[in-house]
Amino acid sequence: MTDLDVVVIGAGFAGIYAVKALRDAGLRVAALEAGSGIGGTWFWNCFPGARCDVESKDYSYSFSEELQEDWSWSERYPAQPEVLRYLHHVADRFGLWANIQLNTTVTSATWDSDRAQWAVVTADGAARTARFLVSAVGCLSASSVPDIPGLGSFGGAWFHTARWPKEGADFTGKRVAVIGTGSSGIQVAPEIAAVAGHLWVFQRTAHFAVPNRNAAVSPEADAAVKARYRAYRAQARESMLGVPLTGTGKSALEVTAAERAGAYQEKWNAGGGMPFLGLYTDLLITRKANDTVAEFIRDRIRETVTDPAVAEQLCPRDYPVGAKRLAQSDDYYAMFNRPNVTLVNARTSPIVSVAASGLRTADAFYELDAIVFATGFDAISGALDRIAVTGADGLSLKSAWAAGPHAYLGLMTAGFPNFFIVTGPGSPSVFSNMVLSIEQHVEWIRDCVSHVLGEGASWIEPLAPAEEAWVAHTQDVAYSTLFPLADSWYVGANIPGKAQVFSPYVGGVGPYRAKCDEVVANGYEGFALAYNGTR
Ligand code: NA7
Repeated sequence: MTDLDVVVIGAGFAGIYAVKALRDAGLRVAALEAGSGIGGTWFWNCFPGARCDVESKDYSYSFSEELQEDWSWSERYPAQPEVLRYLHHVADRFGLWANIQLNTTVTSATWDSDRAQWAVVTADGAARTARFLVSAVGCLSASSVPDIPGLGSFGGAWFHTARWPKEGADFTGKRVAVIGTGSSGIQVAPEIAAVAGHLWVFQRTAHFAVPNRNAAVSPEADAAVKARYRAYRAQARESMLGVPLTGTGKSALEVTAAERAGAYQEKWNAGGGMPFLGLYTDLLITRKANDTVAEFIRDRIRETVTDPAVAEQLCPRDYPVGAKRLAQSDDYYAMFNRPNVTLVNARTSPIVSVAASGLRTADAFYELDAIVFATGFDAISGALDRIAVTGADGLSLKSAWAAGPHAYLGLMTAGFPNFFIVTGPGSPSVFSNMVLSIEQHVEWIRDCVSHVLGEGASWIEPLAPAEEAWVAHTQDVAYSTLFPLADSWYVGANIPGKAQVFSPYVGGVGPYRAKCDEVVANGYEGFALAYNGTR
């Protein structure tokens, strides 16, 4: 008998719901979490300005109507502390703490075919056995600090946005560098600029950002959402992104320039990235359509930033809008009008080294008290890559994924029996409202585990041809869009030496859900069950 039925790695949104769903299915489950608190990426990314870019009414669990009725969000886009409070509320409300072990880093997981079980070892040397292993490590949890010579010699303090100290950091009057201008850099920089003596923003690639128009959620707005929450969620589950959007249903190129400009302006005034990109059907499909929205955003940057040379440098040009995550901020571009903020072009003048007193680029030296890396993540596969996962016949996940991460339906990969991945490569994951996608995956996994046990089988694993066909399909869909046209973390381009594959499924949350349901209806088509330890 194994110690547990299921070990879940991680206690973020995915791990927390996995614990609830699997426990409610009568299984003995434990989530092992490296952090000293729950929340996953929302635990670690506690930097000033950290905020969700999906609206709170969407970015919350839908599995319990009572939960969604009782909880009221204070803001349209919740700040990191509120997301964390919400997750604590969920853990309290459903009594999940007993099944979550904090400060427990999984270092290895090894499949034993003879015993049909996983052996999971943690950094403290403890080992647990379980029949099933569920990765809930998240897509954005392995933070990445560039390998800059001399960083160890820096006399000031340095930080990464995704490993922010819980006690906070004081930049008052300090000389600070922010390196990186993705969503995290765009969120953290204005907060630092407000107190710093001087802030240098090191930009390698200019990033598109649209306003949040963040606001408090009024009691009336809260009541209006709740009055039709069930129908709203049903709509979200069938949608493309896991958020119901009201687009025009037209091509951007079939309307007049004036009509387009009016529609873009309306979305700009309303705030939010997803509604912007959902406005016309072809914004993420054809470059010509995308150029119309790119130019609109560049015009807003030129309008906002008073120094025309700085504005031009902030205008992204080398990739389509949305091919890198569209950032959201109400004050990022305007921040460059402050006298204590300087934009540094780290493309023409790359960072070459760090010394005790500051940072050297190809053509200058910056005296600094602090460096903030907003340099992102080894995304999608990075966190699993840092665990020694070994499947059947000694196959390591690292080697199985050497040419890029892949999984059948994003859920399981051949050679790794009874191993499930929540929001894995090949699922909508980061191209969707993660919380709804997590719920769908966890429920699918729960039902699959029950199926294996109900059948009296030893294990389940996907068949390689089914997985290959799914990967080919995800590639076909992705390469019919503009998404692969940027050097982004979506393709692994931000990590030196990483294989570049566009792995998320961009065919939509609704169609994806239908496919997963169809596979089950067809008797777990593409999967094989093993009985008595024999494939
Ligand atoms: P991102 O979006 O990967 O952004 C990382 C940024 O760091 C990006 O601007 C990079 O430039 C920059 N970067 C990385 N390495 C360097 C070096 N060596 N020198 C200069 N600049 C560098 O990460 P985020 O944390 O902002 O956001 C990740 C996701 O979290 C986001 O998409 C949301 O979904 C939430 P580059 O573009 O590679 O030229």
